[in-house]
Amino acid sequence: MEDTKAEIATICNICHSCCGMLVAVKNGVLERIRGNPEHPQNAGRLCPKGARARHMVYSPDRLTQPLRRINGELKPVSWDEALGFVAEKLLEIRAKYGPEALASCRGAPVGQEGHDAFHQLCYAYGSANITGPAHLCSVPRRLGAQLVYGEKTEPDYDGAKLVLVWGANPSESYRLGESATYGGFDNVLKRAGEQGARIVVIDPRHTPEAPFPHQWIKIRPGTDAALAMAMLQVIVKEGLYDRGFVETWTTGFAQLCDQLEGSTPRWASSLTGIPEQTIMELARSYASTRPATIREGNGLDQHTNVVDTARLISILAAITGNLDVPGGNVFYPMPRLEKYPTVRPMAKRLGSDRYPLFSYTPFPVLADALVTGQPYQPRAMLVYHANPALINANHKRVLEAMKKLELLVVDDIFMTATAQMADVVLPGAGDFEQPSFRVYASRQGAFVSLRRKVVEPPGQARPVMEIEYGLASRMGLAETYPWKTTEEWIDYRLRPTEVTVSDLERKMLIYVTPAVQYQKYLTKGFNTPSGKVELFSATAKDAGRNPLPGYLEPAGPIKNPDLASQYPLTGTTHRPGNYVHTRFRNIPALRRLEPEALLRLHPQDARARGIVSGDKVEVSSPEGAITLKSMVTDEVGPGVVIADFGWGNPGDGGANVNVLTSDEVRDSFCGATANRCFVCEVSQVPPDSVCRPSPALSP
Ligand SMILES: Nc1nc2c(c(=O)[nH]1)N[C@H]1C(S)=C(S)[C@@H](COP(=O)(O)OP(=O)(O)OC[C@H]3O[C@@H](n4cnc5c(=O)[nH]c(N)nc54)[C@H](O)[C@@H]3O)O[C@H]1N2
Ligand SMILES: Nc1nc2c(c(=O)[nH]1)N[C@H]1C(S)=C(S)[C@@H](COP(=O)(O)OP(=O)(O)OC[C@H]3O[C@@H](n4cnc5c(=O)[nH]c(N)nc54)[C@H](O)[C@@H]3O)O[C@H]1N2
Ligand code: SF4
Ligand SMILES: [Mo]
Repeated sequence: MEDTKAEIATICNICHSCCGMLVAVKNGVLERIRGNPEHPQNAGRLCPKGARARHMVYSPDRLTQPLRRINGELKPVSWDEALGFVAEKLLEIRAKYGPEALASCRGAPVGQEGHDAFHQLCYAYGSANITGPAHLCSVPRRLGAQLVYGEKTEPDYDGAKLVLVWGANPSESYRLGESATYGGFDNVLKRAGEQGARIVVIDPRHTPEAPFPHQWIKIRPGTDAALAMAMLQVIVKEGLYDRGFVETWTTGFAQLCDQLEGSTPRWASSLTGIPEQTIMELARSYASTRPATIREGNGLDQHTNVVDTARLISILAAITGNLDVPGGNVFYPMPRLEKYPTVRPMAKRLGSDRYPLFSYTPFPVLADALVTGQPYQPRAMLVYHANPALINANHKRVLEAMKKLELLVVDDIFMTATAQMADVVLPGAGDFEQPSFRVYASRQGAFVSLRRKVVEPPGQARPVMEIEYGLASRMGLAETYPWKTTEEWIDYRLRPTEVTVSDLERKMLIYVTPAVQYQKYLTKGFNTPSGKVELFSATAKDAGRNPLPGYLEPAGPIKNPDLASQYPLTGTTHRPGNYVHTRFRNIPALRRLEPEALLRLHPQDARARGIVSGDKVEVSSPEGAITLKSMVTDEVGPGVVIADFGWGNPGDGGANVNVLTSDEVRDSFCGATANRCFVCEVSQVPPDSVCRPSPALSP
């Protein structure tokens, strides 16, 4: 660690944007943080969370010693005792039940270590049960795009004349693409607008603070496939598609046309709530304004028809000539990382039978196995950087499932709802306390940045790669690891790029691929079995799924008419910009910015229920009920309410919205649950009644 005032270039690990930072450290203390003007992700800017990252590092709530449950209570123990206990228990479980009894759960991977943690341990142990929020977060959309093109595209904002922000909220998520950078983050859409692009937002919520939208198209949650199908029908019927591309580069156009027969704008209007005329105009302007790009986001995940929705949106880009052209949706180059040393043992992976095209174990499938013992009973779970107890649909069942584990090990930096249930809690080194790296895509090529260790972890907290290696050593698996330290792990994974940790210590970022090359398909074809854009997917057909994407009615009064009188409203969820998922309500500097969990509802719905802004309201669904604070606003249309997501950790005093969501209906490709769509009713809570927190979490 530098004992100097000079600034160290590193990257933020609080959210996936991984913005460039310059940090000043004096006598081992992180003194100051500012955005790095040279880093292409953020061009010097920081969001409120990044700017306050010191408060997370030095929070009095940080976990500083390993804990083990002894006689029902979590008690401080030595590292040796904690790791020895976990290793012994895991070996015992493998001997008794087989290696597939182990699952590894990690959260939305921010830095690469978040993706890699415990993977090698699991594979070497003999289990392929890797779970987490993958079924809810971008992987379903990637699968949709893969079925059509073979890989996922990113928006290419420069030069775009029309930008559709479709189910994304960059003004709070700071996410303009999945892994791409655009020479800034919160200013990118503004810049596109200033350069003449028209920006259209398709979203159930209007975000008035956003500087950009020229048009807000208000959509009923979960109905985007209907909108996309009607747009496709208009484009096909009016001959607005790129005939040359369709004839040469697609398969199944005739079958697609048949599939679209009934998908009229009138039909879609009745489902989406968008006026028929608006749907036709949107279809015409998207097809005729070239180039046009789509930033589809996480608002399309967390619905039970996400993969088909992503397929339809991918098809829209392809047949209108907006695929792989500057200003359209493009394939940015990404480097290959070195494979894990042990091959993933796929036999007996939970979920491989029901979701053969999805490469992770969807958490609801793990929960099924835990509750029913079918197809077998999982016994142990290692959790890194994740809070599965709060983030999955049907909170009650998630708790029931997790309580069945014989061994729950949680590596976190704070006490969470998940850690509270654990048998062993391991204090993790935080973002500035262990090295890691991130690979970014961009027009200029893919590049790597190093996350530097700039301060020591508090107390006994340790880097995850050391924890993993410590466990592996105790379990006789160390010889499967070509690395012992975090730095050696980075060098190993980056081997194909020929970039090393010491290179990255000298240079803030290193490009590892050439710049983007558009229309590579002209020489190489697409990365699909046919080499073409597959409007009709034989891969989906072979997997027993519909080869042509279609519409499926989500939860709501149309699908559930029996429930409509009791639960007439459709609920969706919102991710507050000043937090990340379930994190940071314990950081006063952030809590001040967003002190409470809100329920947004339209004035018409509020009036009908005698509710005014600031009232405590009970939101009830068939799954459960929670109390939130109301915000009466026309940000949302009538009939739809939006509840804040991410509350419910110990001490935050808020209610977990996943008490209301259901895990019963799932996307047929990936097991996605409707975390963003549920039926509900809202009523005023008398002022003197007590706020109802989430159900008890202790085991
Ligand atoms: N209803 C509803 N449900 C949702 C969503 C929604 O919008 N609505 N969103 C979904 C999506 S997209 C996602 S990605 C998931 C998020 O699901 P998760 O990724 O599981 O949720 P997080 O709250 O980000 O949990 C991350 C945990 O990592 C810990 N942590 C932070 N830094 C470190 C570190 O350096 N080391 C260690 N060891 N731990 C650290 C934090 O304290 C926190 O407890 O939720 C999903 N669930
Ligand atoms: N501050 C902050 N930043 C984050 C995160 C965070 O929790 N906080 N999480 C990170 C993670 S893991 C992710 S996945 C990304 C996500 O980043 P984005 O892809 O930008 O997604 P969200 O911010 O969830 O915004 C989704 C938008 O979709 C809308 N929406 C909901 N349902 C529907 C629907 O049915 N149809 C349509 N068209 N729109 C819908 C919501 O109202 C919301 O405005 O953000 C990352 N960045
Ligand atoms: S957007 Fe904020 S939290 Fe996310 S990486 Fe950038 S500074 Fe960090
Ligand atoms: Mo996510």
